[in-house]
Amino acid sequence: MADLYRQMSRIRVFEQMTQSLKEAGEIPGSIHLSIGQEAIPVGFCHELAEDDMVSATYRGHGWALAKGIPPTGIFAEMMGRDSSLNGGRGASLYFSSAAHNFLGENSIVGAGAPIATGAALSARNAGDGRVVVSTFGDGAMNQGVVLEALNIAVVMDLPILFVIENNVYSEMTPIVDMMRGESLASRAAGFGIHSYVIDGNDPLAVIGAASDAIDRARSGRGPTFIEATTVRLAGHYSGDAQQYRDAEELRVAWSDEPLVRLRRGADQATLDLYDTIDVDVTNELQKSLEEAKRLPTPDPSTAKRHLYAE
Ligand SMILES: Cc1ncc(C[n+]2csc(CCOP(=O)(O)OP(=O)(O)O)c2C)c(N)n1
Ligand SMILES: [Mg+2]
Repeated sequence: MADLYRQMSRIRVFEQMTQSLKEAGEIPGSIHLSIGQEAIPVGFCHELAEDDMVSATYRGHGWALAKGIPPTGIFAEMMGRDSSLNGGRGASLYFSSAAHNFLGENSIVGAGAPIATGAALSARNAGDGRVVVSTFGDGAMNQGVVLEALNIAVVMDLPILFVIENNVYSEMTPIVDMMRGESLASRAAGFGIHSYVIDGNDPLAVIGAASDAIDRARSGRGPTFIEATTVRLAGHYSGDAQQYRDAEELRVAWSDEPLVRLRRGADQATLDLYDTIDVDVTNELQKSLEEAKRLPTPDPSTAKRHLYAE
């Protein structure tokens, strides 16, 4: 439990520091925080092996950290520094790391799903037992390309997990105004995919689902679609004033977020341990941020590099 708490707290503090950096003018591009959704990446990455792959969205800092990417690299990408990840070209919403089998974030809604499905096809053909997690939001379920990816994954029995972070908003539009039907999982079930809904704020429920779906994928039984319900506690992006939701909705959500869940019912010794963990991760991340700030900006003469395939 303490390890799960540590991983989630590390993402939470990372995102809070990112918010402060943005407010201080240190991040030129936009940011999309995953505050409130930490249990999902932590639970899945807990069960993934190092050489398994993850494809995420612009709201992907938590997945990157949980997959083992050092925070210094992510801070540096966001600040446009010459980092060892993508040389400052990745920003908050497009960085990747082949060394960590992190296929990358993607800011085009739904675009990660076919990329991840291609990676799963490659893993199946190689017979190397690797599995892929393709994570995206509820809004992405209305992108045609996602539905195509679901279909091809199931007919080819590909080793992939579709992990949908259902935070009930697509930008500022609530899900009830965007789609009908019992659940996103029921829509995926129509494709013949093994699909279900889990409580995405409960790290243990997430771990259980991850473990089953990974077994299924590794043993050649094809994809699983997991709809993880959660709440985005920050705005959609850094400039979102959130007039579309009321204070009560957020108050209730803050009383049931993943870190509060682990603290609830814990004894005093455990609560003290969690407090120590919060301090530890803050110290670690502050060091990482200082390191990132010491990195230079990229050499301007390289600006046109990587624009075209050679
Ligand atoms: C193809 C495409 N259409 C529209 C947008 C604008 N856009 C950016 S984020 C977003 C909402 C997506 O919502 P969801 O998939 O639920 O993810 P969340 O932001 O809630 O994590 C939209 C519509 C985009 N980036 N790409
Ligand atoms: Mg959403």
